[in-house]
Amino acid sequence: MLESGNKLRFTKPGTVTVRATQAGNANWLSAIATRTFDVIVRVKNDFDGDLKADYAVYRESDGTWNAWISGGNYYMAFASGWGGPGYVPVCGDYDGDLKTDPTVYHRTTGTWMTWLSTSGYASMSAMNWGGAGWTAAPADYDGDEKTDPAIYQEATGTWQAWLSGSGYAVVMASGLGGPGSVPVPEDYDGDFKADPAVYEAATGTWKAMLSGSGYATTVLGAGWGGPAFTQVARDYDGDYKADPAVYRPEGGTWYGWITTSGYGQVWCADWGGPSWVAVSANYDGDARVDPAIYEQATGSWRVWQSGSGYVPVDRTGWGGPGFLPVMPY
Ligand SMILES: [Ca+2]
Ligand SMILES: [Ca+2]
Ligand SMILES: [Ca+2]
Ligand SMILES: [Ca+2]
Repeated sequence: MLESGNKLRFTKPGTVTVRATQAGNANWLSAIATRTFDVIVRVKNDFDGDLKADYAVYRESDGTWNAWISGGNYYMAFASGWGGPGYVPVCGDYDGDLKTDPTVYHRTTGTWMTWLSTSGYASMSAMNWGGAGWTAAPADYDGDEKTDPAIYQEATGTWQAWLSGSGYAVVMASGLGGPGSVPVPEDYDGDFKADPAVYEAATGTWKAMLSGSGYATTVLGAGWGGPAFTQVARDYDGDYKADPAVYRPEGGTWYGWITTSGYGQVWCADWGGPSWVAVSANYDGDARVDPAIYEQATGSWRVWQSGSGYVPVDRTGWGGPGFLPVMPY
């Protein structure tokens, strides 16, 4: 469908055929020239660019990465020395070629290092953005299809982002979040620009500065989660608007507030447990994110694939002790 100007938006992957018609012909018969386009849905943690999320883990002690790549029938890709003690993964598509670029952020020095897919994974010169007290919160805030480095200071509720579309000029925001609130930047209003947002576990309150509304601070919901729940906001229904969601390891309980039903609540139990963490991503490549969990002790994954009726798919030995899952930003 035509959204505005020359922007087209489609709600699921597939093929679109554009066929010219002949003005002036009473029957508006099709002209010969036709052209087909593939409709794609951008996917996070997609290292090979086949539009399906890949399973990836990172070991902080030595900066080892292992990824099971969907485009090659889940062959294992491997790297070491990419990061290391103090570095956490903050992957995104920083160069905009649809392939996720392994990237790390140092918790105390604020050093960012990225290995860009378009440069053959050569190390980029390090940037120092953030440091102690700042959490990395990368996302595509300006909507140019490149991930923008960003940081959030929990003590003050201050945000800074370096926007790829404007030469990595820094922009700042304040008054969003504070002690007890974690960053959850996603595109909540569906304008293809990530919105700075926070989740406060104590009260289950979600607040966002919506890009489509002049970055006015909006309370998306309260009582959506609570102290035992971690956030796992993603677009679960495939309308390009992120759906607030939370996961409680005890009982493997999930709650989601789904945009296409006016933030109607859905929930599940026995989807996980105390040893499992939530790692939802779009593993099957349809438009909807799949709820998923990872257990470090066994390197096990369980994915409820939206494209096949949410029947769980299990993997094991993909990771293991010391390996944390790479979270999709
Ligand atoms: Ca890339
Ligand atoms: Ca960007
Ligand atoms: Ca937005
Ligand atoms: Ca949604």
